[in-house]
Amino acid sequence: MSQFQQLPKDFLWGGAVAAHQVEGGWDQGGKGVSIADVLSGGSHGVDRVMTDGVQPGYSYPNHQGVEFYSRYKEDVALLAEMGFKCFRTSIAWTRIFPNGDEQEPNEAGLQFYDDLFDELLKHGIEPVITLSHFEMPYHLVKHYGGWLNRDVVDFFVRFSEVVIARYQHKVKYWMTFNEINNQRDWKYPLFGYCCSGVVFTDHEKPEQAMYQVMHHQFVASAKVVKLGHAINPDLHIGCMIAMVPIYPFSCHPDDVMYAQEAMRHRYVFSDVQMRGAWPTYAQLEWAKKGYQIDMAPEDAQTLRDGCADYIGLSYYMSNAVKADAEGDASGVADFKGSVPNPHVKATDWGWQIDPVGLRYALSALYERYQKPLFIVENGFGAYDKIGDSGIIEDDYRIDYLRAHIEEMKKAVFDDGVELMGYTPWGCIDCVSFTTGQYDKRYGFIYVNKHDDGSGDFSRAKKKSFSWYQQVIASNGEQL
Ligand code: P53
Repeated sequence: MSQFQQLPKDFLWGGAVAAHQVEGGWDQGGKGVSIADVLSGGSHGVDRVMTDGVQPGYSYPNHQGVEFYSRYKEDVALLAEMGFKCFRTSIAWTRIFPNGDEQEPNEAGLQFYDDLFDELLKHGIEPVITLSHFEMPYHLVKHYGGWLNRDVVDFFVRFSEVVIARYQHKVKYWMTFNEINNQRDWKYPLFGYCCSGVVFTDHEKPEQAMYQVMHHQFVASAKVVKLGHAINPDLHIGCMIAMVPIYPFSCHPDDVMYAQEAMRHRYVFSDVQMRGAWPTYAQLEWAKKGYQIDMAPEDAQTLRDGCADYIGLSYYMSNAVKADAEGDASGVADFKGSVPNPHVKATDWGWQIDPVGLRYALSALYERYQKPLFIVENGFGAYDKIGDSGIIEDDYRIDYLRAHIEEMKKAVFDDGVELMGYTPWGCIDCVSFTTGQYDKRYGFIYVNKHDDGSGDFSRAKKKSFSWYQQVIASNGEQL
């Protein structure tokens, strides 16, 4: 077969999780309190509460996660059995710098990730590491005001330098900020809080505050890319965006133009991190709205010097917009005019299922930047039930992933996208980010733990486990 019909031999098949959603052990090994540790459990339609420190009377699902901190060897063995080439997780900043502003790192935290990476490498699995995945130290939120404060740039750079230097021979693939663009939805407190420790609606000019935070994170990301390459030129350091493509609801020119404008809510993040400068459309918006964004004189050069090597993206769904519609009917978009797409179905949580949207997203990003892409999240959150056969027959998940992999292959074979790998989200069931639920599941590996508190965290293989094993073994040929 020609190269146009086969994925590269070194294609990184794997799966993804984040430290705070799986580890637990929230107060072990000297770990400090992170923002995930002060988020209560919610459910579909019931928001998670951001409490002022850890308070009695709340349940905090991330305190236990799925006990990956103590069970990781068992989990890594299962990932290896599926044939994983890579495993994406994050480093909990609070294991390394419990408060965030210390001078010296916490050795017990560093040792935990040494042990985890050694275990992965022993099984031939490449770690793919996110530096910041919704888990900054709570101390930096409480005492510094989160990423609105420029001091946090230096704290993050110090943390990143410590871990990149320590793990440079174990970890080749890095990403700076997970789904950095979620905070563009500044009206939703949870998103700003998790991306940057700031509740934008508490500020007089919330959108200006958001742009200020973005600037600080872009500067931090650029500095980390530069210093990471100085530590070891072989490292691949990417950015990461939640790619929810926005379609025009119709071919009415106003809808098409409106969708193009709306897409800038995504692209502004990749534009700065991949091209090294704020785009004109953002600067024009600031001028029109009278926003002042504080920038240091050297920042322009810093951004230019720290363009990311690749784009990691999550893809779960697409959205549609109508120029003259009122309100936000889909609940996932941050602007007026978001409407349900009548041509696609949605999950139980209202996420619109659209495999073609993945190909569309990959092509659009590749045409825009001509840089490698890495699908670092994709998946189907569902209520799983044990069937008559005694296992979870998650054919709906297999169907979802199969359809997305088919479109991913078209992006590579037909559109020429340079794609590094594919790591579906929540390969081990874990705590949902948006709702804090256990019962919203993504995994190939089932975790026996439930929202009512029952369950012993034991692991079991779902039907999708052997399906994905065969997908990896055939390098995506047998779906
Ligand atoms: P849960 C919105 C759109 C796409 C992905 O989400 C999103 C979000 C929410 O910000 O988040 C990512 O668990 C995120 C993961 C998260 C995963 O999607 O709410 O990077 O941490 O768990 C799935 O179903």
